[in-house]
Amino acid sequence: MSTKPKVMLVGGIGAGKSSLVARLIDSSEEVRKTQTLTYSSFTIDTPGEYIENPFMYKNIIAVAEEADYILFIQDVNQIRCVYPPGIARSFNKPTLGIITKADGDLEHLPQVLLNFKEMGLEEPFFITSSKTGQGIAELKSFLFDKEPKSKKNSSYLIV
Ligand SMILES: Nc1nc2c(ncn2[C@@H]2O[C@H](COP(=O)(O)OP(=O)(O)OP(=O)(O)O)[C@@H](O)[C@H]2O)c(=O)[nH]1
Ligand SMILES: [Mg+2]
Repeated sequence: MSTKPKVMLVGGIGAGKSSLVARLIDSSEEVRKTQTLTYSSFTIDTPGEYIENPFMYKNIIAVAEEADYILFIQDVNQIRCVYPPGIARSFNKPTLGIITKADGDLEHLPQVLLNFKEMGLEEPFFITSSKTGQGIAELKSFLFDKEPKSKKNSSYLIV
């Protein structure tokens, strides 16, 4: 049985959740569109439709009960924010803001960071690429290393 904390990923359609899961669990299987909740021993991958359709929010809230961390995933190429304001404060669990696809243009990064603040997310925010592996070791270390961590003093702060 895994002793790692259970990590739930939430984010828009095509934001890169499943590609990030593949990195977190060291899977080389081809990533396909997520049709339903998908579990590994320490990840819970959600379909993008769960956050894009408000009538699915109740599913996110229910599944979050099983998780130790809620990761909000945002494609840096998308300024469209699929999350309602303050969403991160609706969970009594640690939440993290993760920016994906950082291997491309970072033009919209400032807007994405503003959106994260509106969502009620606190730093550190992680900037990652599942294509190049950027930021993945830092994220894994933050989530899975045993030593106690303080968000405030985190060396992964990117803003
Ligand atoms: N360049 C680049 N492309 C990425 C990255 N992560 C994911 N992608 C691509 O983005 C597309 C969507 O990736 P997924 O991981 O399936 O996205 P998802 O959030 O799981 O999407 P749903 O399952 O539909 O909710 C795929 O074509 C991926 O190859 C990344 O870090 N960089
Ligand atoms: Mg997916």
